[in-house]
Amino acid sequence: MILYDANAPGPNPATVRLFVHERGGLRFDVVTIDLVGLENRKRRYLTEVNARGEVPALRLDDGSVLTEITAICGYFDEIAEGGRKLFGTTPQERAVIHMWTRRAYLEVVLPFVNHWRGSEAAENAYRGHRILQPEAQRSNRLLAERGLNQFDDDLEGRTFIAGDDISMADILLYTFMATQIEGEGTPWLDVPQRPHVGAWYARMGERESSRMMLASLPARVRT
Ligand SMILES: N[C@@H](CCC(=O)N[C@@H](CS)C(=O)NCC(=O)O)C(=O)O
Repeated sequence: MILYDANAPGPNPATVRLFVHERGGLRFDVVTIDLVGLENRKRRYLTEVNARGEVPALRLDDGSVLTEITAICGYFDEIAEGGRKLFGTTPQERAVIHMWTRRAYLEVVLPFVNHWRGSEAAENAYRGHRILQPEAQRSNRLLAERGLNQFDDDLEGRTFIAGDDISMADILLYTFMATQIEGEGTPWLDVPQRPHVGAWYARMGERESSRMMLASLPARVRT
């Protein structure tokens, strides 16, 4: 199995890295794609790996390629030997984690990614390879803020988003917030008026895996 990782702390590859560090029981090889140099938008990557020009991607042993971070992490969760499950162990746990992961993505992550994609930094990074919506920046910020307010209520009295144990929902939301806060310093993402989100964010940040996820993976991973 080969994971196509990136040489930049982009939130999507970083989500898979954090998942891998938390999950354990995984063995695969890694090819690091030069995202900064737009290797992912060159014909070779588009034809051989991912026609959408995005990273990460996972080449399975039968040669087929899986993309989308929740699909890749879900597959890893199923095939890992040992370690700790991050998508739940019973039908109910799996459904609850799926519900929170989707809420985190739709209510917070997608609007603030779209907010960033409206910036000049995004125009410079993509160099015409994505349709950006700078005119929607303000409404995307408001949507993300509303989502964070909701999560602040949801997290009151909880250690992690879906309950007592860390899950895919925490990994997804934390990675996107951390890479954005580290990279761009988006002040409205990290305000003291959201104490429960703040306490959860600090708790996630103390984990060793959170420090490791900012760096690309080595050529061989054995967790
Ligand atoms: N929906 C995809 C998104 C992947 C994605 O947008 N990855 C970014 C890196 S964070 C990327 O490849 N950006 C470069 C580009 O689009 O040119 C997923 O879930 O994996």
